[in-house]
Amino acid sequence: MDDKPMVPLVFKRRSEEEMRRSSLAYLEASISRRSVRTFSSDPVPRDIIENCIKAAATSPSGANLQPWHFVAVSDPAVKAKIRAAGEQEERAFYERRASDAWKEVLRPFRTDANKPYLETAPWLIAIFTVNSYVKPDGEKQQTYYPKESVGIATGVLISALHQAGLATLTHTPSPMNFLNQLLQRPSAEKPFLLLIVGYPEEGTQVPAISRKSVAEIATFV
Ligand code: IYR
Repeated sequence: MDDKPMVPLVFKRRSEEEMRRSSLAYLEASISRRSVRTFSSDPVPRDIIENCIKAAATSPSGANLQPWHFVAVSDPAVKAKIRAAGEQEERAFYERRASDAWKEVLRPFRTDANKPYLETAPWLIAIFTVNSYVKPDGEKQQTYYPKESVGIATGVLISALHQAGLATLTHTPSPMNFLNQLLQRPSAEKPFLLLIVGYPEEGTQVPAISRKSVAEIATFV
């Protein structure tokens, strides 16, 4: 690969006071994010979804190969097919695959194999991990740390959607290979997760869960 020129970094140092304010503002905004399982069918303009995907695509990635692909689905016919295939996997999960221990920790979320939000919500974003792709010159390019990269990009996407005023649900029907077929993605791409995006339905309730304290999740040495 030809070396690209180096350019000066654009970075403006801020005062500690301003950093404290900004970090607290972001923390507060983050605290209000909750996964939602009941969605309104109200439409969300495509350009807002596109902005959030663009924000996700600024994420760091192995060798900057940007090993992600986002399929944003609003077509009701495609959503119906995703729901049918997803619910089939979920039935196998709840009836056979899930261990009792797994079902026990899932209990507070009152989940089951029915996933009406796959059709109700205005957008489903299927996120694919790109393990390799064909470059414009026809050569195959393997990617590096694709899972880590896509995990980071997904986090950024969830945060961007939340900042935009939208609710999400990270959904992982397993296995998700049906998404390759339904969304016509090559086998070098592996479905990472399905994000349900929209507004919460009026009167939506969420489980009264808490977040671990800093002492539990972080160590400062
Ligand atoms: N994929 C199933 C089960 C499920 C698993 C976990 I871990 C969750 O946090 C929530 C659900 C489902 O979507 O119902």
